[in-house]
Amino acid sequence: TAGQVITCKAAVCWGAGEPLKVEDIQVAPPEAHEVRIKILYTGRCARICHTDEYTRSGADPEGAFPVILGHEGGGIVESVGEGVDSVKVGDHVIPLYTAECKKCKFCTSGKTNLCSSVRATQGQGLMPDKTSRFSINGKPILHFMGVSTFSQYTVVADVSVVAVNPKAPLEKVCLLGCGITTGWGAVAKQPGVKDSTVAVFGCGCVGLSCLNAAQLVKASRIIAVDTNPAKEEWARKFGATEFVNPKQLPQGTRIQDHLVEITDGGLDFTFDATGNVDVMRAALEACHKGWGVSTIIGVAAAGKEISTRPFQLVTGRVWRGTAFGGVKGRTELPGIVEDYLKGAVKVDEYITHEFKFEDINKGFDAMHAGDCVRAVVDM
Ligand code: NAD
Ligand code: AHE
Ligand code: ZN
Repeated sequence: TAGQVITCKAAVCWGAGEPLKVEDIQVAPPEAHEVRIKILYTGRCARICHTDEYTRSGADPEGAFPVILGHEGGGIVESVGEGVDSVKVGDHVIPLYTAECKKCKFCTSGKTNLCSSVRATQGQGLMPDKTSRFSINGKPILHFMGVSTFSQYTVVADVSVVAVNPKAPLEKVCLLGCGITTGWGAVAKQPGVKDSTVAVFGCGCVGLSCLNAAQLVKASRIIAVDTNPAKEEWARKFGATEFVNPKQLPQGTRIQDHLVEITDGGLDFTFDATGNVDVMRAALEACHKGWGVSTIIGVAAAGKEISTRPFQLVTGRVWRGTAFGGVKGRTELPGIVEDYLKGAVKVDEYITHEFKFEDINKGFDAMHAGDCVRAVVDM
């Protein structure tokens, strides 16, 4: 198939708010510094949530249509374009929505995992040469987050993919392409969490992964916060030492006030894994005066803004955020896969649902909120 157009199935979103439609699409061969991947598994959350749903719904200011969504996946390299030397045909790979070129100002700064090499075109749904490799009968279909994993074949820039140990089952480690790595990195790469108190707001895949990492790095107290009571059992399984449901506090008690009260002045570290800007505020204000650090992970809808009294920061709390957990995909993801193989990082435990590709839409309508942490779609 190398060098030829491949016709395969992909889930296409034709417009904001529309359900995904499984269509026959054409996937052009990779150009120079591009890689074509046979996607075997893609992760998604089966209910209304997460970043794919955020873009599908029309809430993403960068959303453009028609598009092939999906940003968590695992596959095998089918062919490579000219000049690709970082992966080869047959490699087991995870596509990376946070690229790593190892050359740009960001990559060489030693200060961030963000990379500027392909971010501008990625945001427009295009490959670095400003064209698309996807089409239906000649009509171009856009890429998503530089990866588009809801397709049986996808094309990505060579800076947006990493080879991992082929012994790791792709139907599991596909989830390391986003949710798990994001929560894990947000905590594990944050200095000082050992022996400190931690609160994690939101116990979806991202929040649970924060809890898992907080336990691994030996935080002293790990408080999980979620409005869904069913998440308590999940949270404890992933390392929470306590669980608080903000809805079950006495009338008029704010979650931040409750947390400050039970922690003798506030948490050392808090993490927002909800995407709700009121929760982000609560997470900051639950931090200890003088040193508490709050990390925003959740993605808030277009137009939403965070606020708090500046006094919260004047008195020493720090508000920060992270993308993909601060993890440099090409440099660090293979090691996280090894940690999974050694049993240190949980992955299998997040999978609550498995779907056939034609059923990729299941759950947008049918599922009850809260019963899906992660679904893996067999492509
Ligand atoms: P999810 O929907 O599975 O989980 C969210 C959890 O938050 C649920 O358990 C829900 O009950 C809980 N929740 C909702 N409202 C709450 C409230 N007011 N107080 C406490 N808990 C509340 O989502 P997920 O897949 O875990 O992703 C979480 C967020 O992280 C999303 O916004 C997603 O877009 C974002 N995200 C960001 C990055 C990044 O790189 N920054 C990466 C992945 C995901
Ligand atoms: N287009 C969105 C951006 C949303 C966003 O912040 N995305 C995260 C990843 S979420 C994965 O589930 C991210 O990596 N951000 C850094 C970046 O460069 O996009 C919007 O709101 O505009
Ligand atoms: Zn994601």
